[in-house]
Amino acid sequence: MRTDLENKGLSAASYRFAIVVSRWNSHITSKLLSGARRALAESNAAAVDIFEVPGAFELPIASLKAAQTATYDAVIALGTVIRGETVHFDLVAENAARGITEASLKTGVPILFGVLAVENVDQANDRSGDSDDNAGYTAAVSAIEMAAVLADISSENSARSSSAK
Ligand code: INI
Repeated sequence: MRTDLENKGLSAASYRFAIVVSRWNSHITSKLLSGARRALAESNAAAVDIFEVPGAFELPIASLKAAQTATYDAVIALGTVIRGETVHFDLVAENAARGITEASLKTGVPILFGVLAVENVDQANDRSGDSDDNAGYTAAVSAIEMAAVLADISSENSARSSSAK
């Protein structure tokens, strides 16, 4: 069976990635990390660096720092917030999403949202299995696609500005 990556014809051989992964619910986030690493390995990513943070709330600041290094073509943020386990579920999930969006827009580096915000552990397990709908896998596939899209946009613009001279 062809994978998502083969279907999209994506190669990551010229791209470097950071993965920022949170330890909260590590029985789930470790599986998201495996999914992301598998997608990047299948597409021959040039480099993959992994950084661990305590919880999903800390994903934005670490993702921002990684993006600011100018080392990475994309950053993949992985975490799991489970409603049943916290009364401040909404705060953690919403601020992770908002902070990741802000960091991405501020730096111009794609930061992919591989954060599960789910009602219970069963839902988290469903999205972190061995198949290609593992949320870490899908975030990494999207990271490769975004690295390629942004590289295309940059090269289109530099070709246009040099032909205008
Ligand atoms: N962090 C998570 O990543 N998932 C959770 O489900 C969670 N719960 O349940 O509270 C959680 N809390 C920790 C939070 O992300 C921060 O690490 C903490 O508040 C310190 O800033």
